[in-house]
Amino acid sequence: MLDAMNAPSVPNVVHREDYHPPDWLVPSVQLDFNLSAHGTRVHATLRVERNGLHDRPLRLDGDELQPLQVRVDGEETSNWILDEGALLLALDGDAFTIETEVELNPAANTKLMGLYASNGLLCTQCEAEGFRRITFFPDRPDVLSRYHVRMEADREAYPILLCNGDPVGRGELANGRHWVEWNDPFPKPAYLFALVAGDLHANRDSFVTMSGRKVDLAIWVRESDLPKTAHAMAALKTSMKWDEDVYGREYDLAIFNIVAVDDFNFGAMENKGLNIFNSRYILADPDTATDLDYDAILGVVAHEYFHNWSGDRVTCRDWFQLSLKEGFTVFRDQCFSADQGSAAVRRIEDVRMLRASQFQEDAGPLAHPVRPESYIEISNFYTATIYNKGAEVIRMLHTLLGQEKFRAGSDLYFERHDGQAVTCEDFVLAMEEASGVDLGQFRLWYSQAGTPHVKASLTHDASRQEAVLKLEQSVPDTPGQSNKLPMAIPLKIALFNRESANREIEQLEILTDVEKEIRIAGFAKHPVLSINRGFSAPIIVESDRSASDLAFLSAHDDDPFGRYEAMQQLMLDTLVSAVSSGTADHGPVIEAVRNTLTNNALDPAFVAEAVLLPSEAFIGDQMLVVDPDAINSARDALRRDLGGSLEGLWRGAFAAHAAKSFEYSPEAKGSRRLRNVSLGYLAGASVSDAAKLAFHQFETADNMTDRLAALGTLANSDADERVAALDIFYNRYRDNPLVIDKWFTTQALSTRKDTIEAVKDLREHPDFTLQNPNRVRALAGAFSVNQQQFNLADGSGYRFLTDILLELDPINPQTAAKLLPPLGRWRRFDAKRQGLMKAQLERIVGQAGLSKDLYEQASKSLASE
Ligand code: B3K
Ligand code: ZN
Repeated sequence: MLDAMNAPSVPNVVHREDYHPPDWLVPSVQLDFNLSAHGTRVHATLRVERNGLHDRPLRLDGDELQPLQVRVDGEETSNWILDEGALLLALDGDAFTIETEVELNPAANTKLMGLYASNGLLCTQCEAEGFRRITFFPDRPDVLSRYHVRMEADREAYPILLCNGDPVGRGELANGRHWVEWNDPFPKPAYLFALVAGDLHANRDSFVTMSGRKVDLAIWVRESDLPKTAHAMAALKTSMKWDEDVYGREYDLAIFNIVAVDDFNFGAMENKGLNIFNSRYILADPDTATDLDYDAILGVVAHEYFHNWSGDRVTCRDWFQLSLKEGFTVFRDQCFSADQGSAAVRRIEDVRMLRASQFQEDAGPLAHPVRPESYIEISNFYTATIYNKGAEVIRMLHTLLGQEKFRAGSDLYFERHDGQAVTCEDFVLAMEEASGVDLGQFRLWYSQAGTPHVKASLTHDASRQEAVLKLEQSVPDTPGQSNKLPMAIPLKIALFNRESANREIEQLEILTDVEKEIRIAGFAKHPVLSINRGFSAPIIVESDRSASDLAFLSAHDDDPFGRYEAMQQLMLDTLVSAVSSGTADHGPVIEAVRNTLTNNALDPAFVAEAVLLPSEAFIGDQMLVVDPDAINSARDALRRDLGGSLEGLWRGAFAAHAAKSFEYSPEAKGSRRLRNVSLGYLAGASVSDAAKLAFHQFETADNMTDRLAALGTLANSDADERVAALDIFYNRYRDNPLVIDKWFTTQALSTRKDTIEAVKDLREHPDFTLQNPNRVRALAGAFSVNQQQFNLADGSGYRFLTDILLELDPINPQTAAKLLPPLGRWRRFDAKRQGLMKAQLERIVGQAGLSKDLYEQASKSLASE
């Protein structure tokens, strides 16, 4: 058996240009699972057919598998070899029935890829290359097969046996075992295979599709969790209806199952007819889930459901096309969520997320195009670029084509490619053909990495009464790519009359050359520029707008995103100047925030977003060299000043949005958000009763949003209430792992100077475990985005993270690799921190037996440009 722990000395790099169609196809497969936690037998029967004229052997991928038996057309054979885990069979002829048998140990599978055990359940995760850990198979997304599966297990331990498709038979066996057979009529790639066995209970409901078919819906969880599934079920039904209304997409099987599991490498998985979820994206009730959790559940349930068409019915030809399904599906789930509440707030949240994760990625050593050219480990490419920038690319197509033509393009794409494994180019072609819009230059968004910068400068030509807008774009070099071509950048712009505050014009400009000058007639005076409205392109705008222009826009822009953006820019300009010069005039920000807080026409949810200060990390992104301590001080000073100068307004908002009994509605969420942002400012100003207010809210809250916000405020403080609240919280929720994750995260995100000591203690806490990805992310993931505390000048934050990564790597390399990128930000820091971070990356690369997941992330992070 191959030792998968030992990375190949020269890891194999997979290149997009090396794509070849599969040598062999597998039109149908029968799988027999004899399930148990420590010894599961898998008998696979594959119908294989040679694809084209060639004499290459049949290659069935395998990972940590040993064949117990191999048969060709019913005859046992020993005429096979193992090559890097794969089973190779030389076959003379064009079509065969191949049988293999293997034995798995799900309980020992800590990588959580393939078949594994989680809290008494047996479940699978196959995307991207996990199916090869279950059985020998051409594990690539362009091999589509019909699956027939028989599951047999102990009836008491595993009363529920679920798989893709429809159940077609079941029965009892003499020895306390039982079996169920499933058939999936839709040919699918192996990465969409799933099974689950366990003692599960269902929240059942149904949905009648647009053509009148009834679909049985079930969300499977532990019996005690059933009361926490109502929100997810409502989200599922709303998503099913939305996909019919907005995209004309109807569900296609008679049943749709969702299962929640506790140990999961990421959010959820869109297996055909059997979505498997990290329990944090299913379970919610007001006492244990925040509004953000509720929103995330809505978004992730929708995302996985939408994949039924954008991913399952039409899938990816190869993994370089991953954004074909992910970018499109994120765009779909973002629009869905926007339709369920405040679209403006949702857009602000999406952009904040993009800037925090994707812009950082694009500016660092792991930058890659939306359609990458190469990878060592595909699991490392489930990135913000593929997902979030990918979604922005689709959104730009929507902006360029307009809703009607975009929908025509999507209809053509689904109709033309139903049942196929296709490429990003196929998607763009469908959009191009249905709309008649030339997308030639637009394709660069798929191939060029890096966030484009656009310099925008507005002048006024008094003699001709014209506003003159000069635009200039540049696309920065990224690893392996330099001297890039200009992109096609859709920019929504508007000009405002400064006196009347009226919007005079609004138009969509498409910047295609490096430079463009736009003259707009009819302006007697210099107007105010609003640019990249709605964040029409995922770019960085560098404009020379003054503080007074920004303050004007923060009060008058009729695009809510533009309004938010103007305030952010005003705050950023103030903070950046404070960091570089040590002082700054807080006056304009205070006045702009006062205006926003006192504008009763605004939605409180929007107000809460608009008055928030940019994160320390985002401030750092604006600077050549990140000085975490100076950034923290400057931000704290502005927060204190805002809190103190506007104390009456914060107290007013805090009281006006006093907690009512819990309701999950846009209005109630907005109230909670503004109340808690106000509490944060009062605490930031150290008003004398801040801790008292927070502790009172902590004790009396009837929901997790308010309780956790109060806990977060206290966790940053020196107040006596801090320790009390942390203890009360822990004891109240000690049996609920999802809430205990929040307890770990709150402490890891604390701004207190002893946070490193706290996280070291938490690492030793009996509830900390490296076996559960949520728990690892709750501590190590949260700590590594705490900019000031993670980047301590003595390097102890870097060592803490590295120690965890090295210990986690042999257990769960995928999760370890996902946590590495903060160490790769070394170029952004001073020489001393650079040295300390590089030393830890070198320690990782030098580790014997390192996984290729962590090797790829660490070695790329070290590479000189
Ligand atoms: N497609 C899965 C992600 C699988 C990640 C594998 N490393 C979830 C999603 O995007 O819907
Ligand atoms: Zn997805």
